[in-house]
Amino acid sequence: MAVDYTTRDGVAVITLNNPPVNGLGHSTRAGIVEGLARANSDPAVSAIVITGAGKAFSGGADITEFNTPKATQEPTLHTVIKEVEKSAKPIIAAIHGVAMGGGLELALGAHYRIAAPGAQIALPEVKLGILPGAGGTQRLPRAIGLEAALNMIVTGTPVLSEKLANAGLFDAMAQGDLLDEAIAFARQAAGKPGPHPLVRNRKIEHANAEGFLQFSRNTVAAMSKNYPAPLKCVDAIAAGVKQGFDKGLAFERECFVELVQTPESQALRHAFFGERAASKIPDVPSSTPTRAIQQVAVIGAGTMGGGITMNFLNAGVPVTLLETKQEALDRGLATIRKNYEAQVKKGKLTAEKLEARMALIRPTLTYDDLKQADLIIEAVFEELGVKEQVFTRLDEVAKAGAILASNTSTLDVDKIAAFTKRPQDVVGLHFFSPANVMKLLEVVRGKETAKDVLATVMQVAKKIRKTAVVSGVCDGFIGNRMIEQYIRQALYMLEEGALPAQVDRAIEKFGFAMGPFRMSDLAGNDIGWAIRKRRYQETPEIKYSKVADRLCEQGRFGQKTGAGWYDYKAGERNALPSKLVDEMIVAYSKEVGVQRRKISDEEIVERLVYALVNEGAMILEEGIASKASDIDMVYLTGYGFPLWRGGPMLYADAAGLYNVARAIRRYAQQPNGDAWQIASSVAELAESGGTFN
Ligand code: 3H9
Repeated sequence: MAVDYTTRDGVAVITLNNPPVNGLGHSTRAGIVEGLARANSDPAVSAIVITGAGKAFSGGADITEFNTPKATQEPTLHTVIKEVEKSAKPIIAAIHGVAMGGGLELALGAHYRIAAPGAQIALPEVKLGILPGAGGTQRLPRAIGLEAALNMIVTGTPVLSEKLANAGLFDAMAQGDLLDEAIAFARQAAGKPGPHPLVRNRKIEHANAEGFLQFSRNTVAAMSKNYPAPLKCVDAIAAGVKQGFDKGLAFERECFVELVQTPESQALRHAFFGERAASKIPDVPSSTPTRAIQQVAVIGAGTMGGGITMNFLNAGVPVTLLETKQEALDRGLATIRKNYEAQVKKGKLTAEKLEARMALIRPTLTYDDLKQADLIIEAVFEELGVKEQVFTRLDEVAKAGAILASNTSTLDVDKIAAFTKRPQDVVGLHFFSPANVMKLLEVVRGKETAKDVLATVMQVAKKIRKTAVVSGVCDGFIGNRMIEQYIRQALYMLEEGALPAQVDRAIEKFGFAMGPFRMSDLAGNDIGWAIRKRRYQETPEIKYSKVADRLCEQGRFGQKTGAGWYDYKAGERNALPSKLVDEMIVAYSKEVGVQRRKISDEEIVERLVYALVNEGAMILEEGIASKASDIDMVYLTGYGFPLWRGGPMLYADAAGLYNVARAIRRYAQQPNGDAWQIASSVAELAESGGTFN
């Protein structure tokens, strides 16, 4: 049963009981209506409390029902709230843990609300590309005022119940046991003459509502370019202000129905579930025991090591930071401090917290100090010989059961594990730069990595607020293996007729944060060069355009050398198209005998994105990623793929695999077409009409 019904002291208690977050799916909604009818027809009941079992009042509508018949099956949430408002006996919503979305809307329909401190109160629908669709845009402004409500609705950010204690939302804050106090409150309310107050009957007071709404519309429009929902939130609130509650409610409903069908909402919901799905590993059940991680060690205090260290300091975990030389250690510590100081300057961190975090670092020059560490992450030079030295030494000093992790971005984790006598304790933890900022963490599972090691690092990832995605061992893992094909296409297009600024502009218009050439200039063109040089040795059969090598031969490594694919003025980051580079590209085409042609923006986007899709499909076929949404999460959280498109695999689903396959086959016929070997799953899904997700 999704709803429990009991009575106590003449008060009916309707308890939402639909774990994990008491989502308002159909059976919960039906249960509430049934409970209300029972309470209202029972003469022994004088009032009703609605509360939630477990850790939440309610996390809102059941998102899994969206776009299915269940979402609109009666009783809808609208009907439930109507029944609540209609009740002759007073209804008290008793809120703890979480009251979000439809959960808060349900509570707003009640006559009275009592909240426990610490509850997260939000209308987060906008984060799913929709708007509150059960009266939230109408009732919240009437409860807490226009400005505060608009802010909550447009951002979706949770606010702690105690911060709303005097805002007009709650009639009381619980001091002790929430249910006891809600029942006492209900008994008192039952003694008062009806009708009991309803939020819908309150007025929205504002000295200049029209002006404020216009200002909000302008601000929100500028901030939410690719997302239709935030502006609709403002429109729905405005409709209620201007035309009254009922018309506002009807307009809100219209907007909800429209938004829930949009590709942006589908993408955001995909990301919501994708993030949670990524934390589940098919053959590692949630009951797998984990190892205690109380002390962490990081080897290497460079950019990566420093960033990795900060993640743990931020989570309150002590870190032993190892370097080979005192100067390098001092430099690393100074950089960490500088990063924190920048946060203090911005008002994001207090000076005390800065000191508390720095105090958690134990700098050292000796491996012997790593003996107590439960998790050791190396972030040293990306070269197998260097890794061998580190892991051989770690095997000697680390305590039994310590997890030994490598931050390698391309090397073979199985080979690294084989440098130790405990390969089951070795795992890849591939952080992305800047490691203290980027959400993505690729967890690389070696063939011998123990299940409890995996379960532990997934838990650690959650603690340091990363989106962890498990990847099998292959060159580049999920993210870099795919980006290589994307860059390969970008370089071929230069050779065939495009210029860096055109390629970047086209893919940035598609929504990428940065095109491949601006990105490469930022990261350092020498990094890709080093990888290609390795490839020329290891896989001579794979062809690459040599145009990027020419650039590097001229020492144009990007921003750090003041010149790359673009020119840079001293001390500035603006990418200025370079006449010299453009001429070099045109000369290169001539040299390799390619007749340059005009390449359309559409072709640029297709070749870049489908290169990701095709490689992603192979990664799935090989079991390197266990599900398509994992690949999407890698691209959304680590590679700047536009969130509102949901990641490359969802994008391919939306474009239609038939169209994707057709385009790939067409590009395979063009010069440089040998880079396109269509993945068998792309071909199969094109045939069957199926999708990846
Ligand atoms: C809405 O209400 C529309 C209405 O305005 C109008 C209707 C007409 N539905 O995050 P967790 C699952 S839209 C379905 O790890 P936490 C989640 O997938 C809704 N499932 O826990 C996961 O499943 P699994 C507006 C949901 O403690 C499990 O619960 N509400 C829902 O870290 C645990 O989730 C929101 O947008 C849901 N609504 O955080 C709130 N919520 O175990 C979205 C959660 O299979 N939810 N699940 O992986 C959240 O922000 C967090 O889940 C919450 C708990 C803060 C509640």
